[in-house]
Amino acid sequence: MDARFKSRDIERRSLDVDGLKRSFLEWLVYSVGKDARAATRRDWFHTVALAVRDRVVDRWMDTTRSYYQEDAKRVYYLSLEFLIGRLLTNSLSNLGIVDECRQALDRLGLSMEDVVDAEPDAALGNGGLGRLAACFLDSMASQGLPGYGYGIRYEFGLFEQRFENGWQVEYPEQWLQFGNPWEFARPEVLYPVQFYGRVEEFRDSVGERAYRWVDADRVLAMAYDTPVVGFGGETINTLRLWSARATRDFNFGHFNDGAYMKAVEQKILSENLSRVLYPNDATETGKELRLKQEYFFTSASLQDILRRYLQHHTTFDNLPNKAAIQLNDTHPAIGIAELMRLLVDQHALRWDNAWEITRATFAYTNHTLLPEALEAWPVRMIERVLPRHMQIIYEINAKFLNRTKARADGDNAKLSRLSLIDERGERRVRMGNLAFLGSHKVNGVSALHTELMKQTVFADFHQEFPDRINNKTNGITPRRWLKQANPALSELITTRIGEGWISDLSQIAALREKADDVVFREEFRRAKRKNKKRLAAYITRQTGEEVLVDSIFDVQVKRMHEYKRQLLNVLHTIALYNEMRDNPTVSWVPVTKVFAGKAAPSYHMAKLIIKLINDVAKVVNHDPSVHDNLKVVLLPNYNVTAAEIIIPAADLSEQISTAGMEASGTGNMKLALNGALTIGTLDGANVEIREHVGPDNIFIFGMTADEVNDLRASGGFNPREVIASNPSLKRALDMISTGAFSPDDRNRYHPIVQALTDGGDHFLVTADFADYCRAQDAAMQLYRDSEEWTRKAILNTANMGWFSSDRTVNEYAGEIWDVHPVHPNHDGEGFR
Ligand code: CR6
Repeated sequence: MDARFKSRDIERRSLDVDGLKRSFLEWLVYSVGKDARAATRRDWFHTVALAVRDRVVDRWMDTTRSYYQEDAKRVYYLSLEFLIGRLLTNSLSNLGIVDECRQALDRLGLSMEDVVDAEPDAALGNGGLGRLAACFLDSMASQGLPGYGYGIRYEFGLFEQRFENGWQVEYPEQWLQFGNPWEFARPEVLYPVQFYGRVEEFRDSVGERAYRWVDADRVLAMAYDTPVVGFGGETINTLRLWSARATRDFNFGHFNDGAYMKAVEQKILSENLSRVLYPNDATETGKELRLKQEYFFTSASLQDILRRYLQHHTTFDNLPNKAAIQLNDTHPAIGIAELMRLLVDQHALRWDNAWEITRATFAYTNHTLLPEALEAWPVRMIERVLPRHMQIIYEINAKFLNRTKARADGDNAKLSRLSLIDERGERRVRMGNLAFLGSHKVNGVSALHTELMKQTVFADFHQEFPDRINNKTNGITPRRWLKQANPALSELITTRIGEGWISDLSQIAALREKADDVVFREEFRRAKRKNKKRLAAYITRQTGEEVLVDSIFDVQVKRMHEYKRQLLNVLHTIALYNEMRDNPTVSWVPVTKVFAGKAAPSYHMAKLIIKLINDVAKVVNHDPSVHDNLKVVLLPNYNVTAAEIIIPAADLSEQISTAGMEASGTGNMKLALNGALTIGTLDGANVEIREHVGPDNIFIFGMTADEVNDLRASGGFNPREVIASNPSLKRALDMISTGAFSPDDRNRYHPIVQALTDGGDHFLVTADFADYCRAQDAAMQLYRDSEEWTRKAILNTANMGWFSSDRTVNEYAGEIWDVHPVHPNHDGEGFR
């Protein structure tokens, strides 16, 4: 081999400071095309990212080769969202070269923070569901599991949120504007995806009835691969995202008509498919483009999965032993009909055989019980966009209902609930039912949510298939959410218990005994204080507001949604403000209320709540009579990067959804792991967090899911009565309704007041208000005793080990996927 090539090859892998520095300089010049004098921060970010990427490529290929050689069973995680965030620190940290990189940059006169900050935040998701997918990718790679992510390479991620005059305004998020150094374009990995057209019936070679989908429009799905670096750099998995490309096959007929420009325009329009992420969180949009996005990425992924499988196999009998496909919500559920189509129409399998294979391959995760979020596509739309799939869905349904009819003895109501088609009003396909029927396992994302699935949306299905529903409580990756986001606390933890916790979070339980150690408590507080200072500076940069580092940082960060009840928090804020004004001589515990979160652009109530928080902040923050004891801030553009700054600094974690409505939550886990105490309802995973951290170390309040259910079943309650009996609630609401926070438009908040009063207060804000205030008071009292508070905070961190996404993914691997770790063969090449 050419000696120069060889030395470069070694250089590309070297992980020491000198080697890194040399390759930075080389990359800057030869790939970014700048010299050091002219390079911007962004140029340096690209340089460093490309140099780091070099260091994973060999191991990535080794990993893929090992999977291939072992013909390992793979798991394919199909998700319309991957909320990844930045990758530079993540890659460096998982490779174990953060310090080396910092030093190499230092020698070049650069600050690591500046370089890290130049990376855009990849926001290919809305919230919890998308971030969960990203945590699972990290956990699968860190466990050595052969896991692939499949999704869409949106050109525009989740919108950028700005506040203009206190109102949310959305701006396009152009994360790809300056290129993406992490991805590899694969122009040769291209699959056709069809839409529209019609179905033709014919007789196959043995005279059986068969179908083909003809006269359809075609789009191509092109792959972009991003390496997913597991902790320690042993396993590098792949996230494959599809981008829409126009086909090159022009319709020559059009040319002759002089419609050439029209034909070309049509082609260009087809690339709109992967243009933008729908900004709805847990609400269904029902738009045709969304259905097309769902089918687009699902079809491309299935074609890719079958191609990979067929490299080793000649029949499909082994597909379920070699591929597990996990449907992240119903968004990819059309894949069930698509796999049937591919097996029956393209590969000539018999229906029953194809169905058995399909069901054994797919599994489905449900992420919400909210009726407005359950996807139900109009039959007429599917008939038009995916005509063959509509036939297949009818066929699946007919066979299922026929089989069930015998057992249902005349219970037609039950049959119509089980049907894949909702016949009430405009006929619709219930995607949840399709996903349930086409999967061998169906799971919820917390113990409570899974129980409620059995009792509500899937009660009939559960009766028919009692072994199918199972629980997989969500988790979070400790690499990003503790090690990277909170260096102060992670370094402290490591000095006491070693670094085993990073890859086995259950080891963090060893910190329990440190809760009684005064010195450790002091250091724990110091770490928190450092993070609070960092957040305080960020708050000032973002909002201009100064906050007291020694106040309680009371944090509610999540999407803006009525069921998450930011309003409950706002009402408490106003009540506290009034109390402080009424009692200026009392020595108050200073409180900083930190909010952040985006509202779906068409969700008017959520946007009005944003405006209210900003209006309340304006009044409270400028009222000298509260002596800075209360500050309210709403941070703009909440995303993964902002979360990494906010979460480590929180004292109190607001998890206050109406019981029964939050499927799990994952922010609740991130905050508790970082030593925040939770104030929350018995909803979602809060229930399990309480079990793990202990009831003394969490502030639980409010109605339970059963109580909510009973109350609603008995016809609800009268919020007016509740309000009348609670003077501080009444006063707070009166202030909102009379314009105390909106002197420029006194009626602005009429819709909010209306919803909480005559509207019936569907989310039970007023019903839970008194108990919420009681829990808030308890938190404030405890905060005065900083030793006791710290003890509880430590016990939170120490008891959150079970909420690692490594645990979650292992449960999926063992109980749903039947996939096992593979140890890639790296042939002793120069790494570490
Ligand atoms: N909005 C749930 O609401 C859960 C995540 C991940 C959600 C949330 O409680 O933690 O999924 N559901 O399981 C959907 O997106 C449909 C969410 O993020």
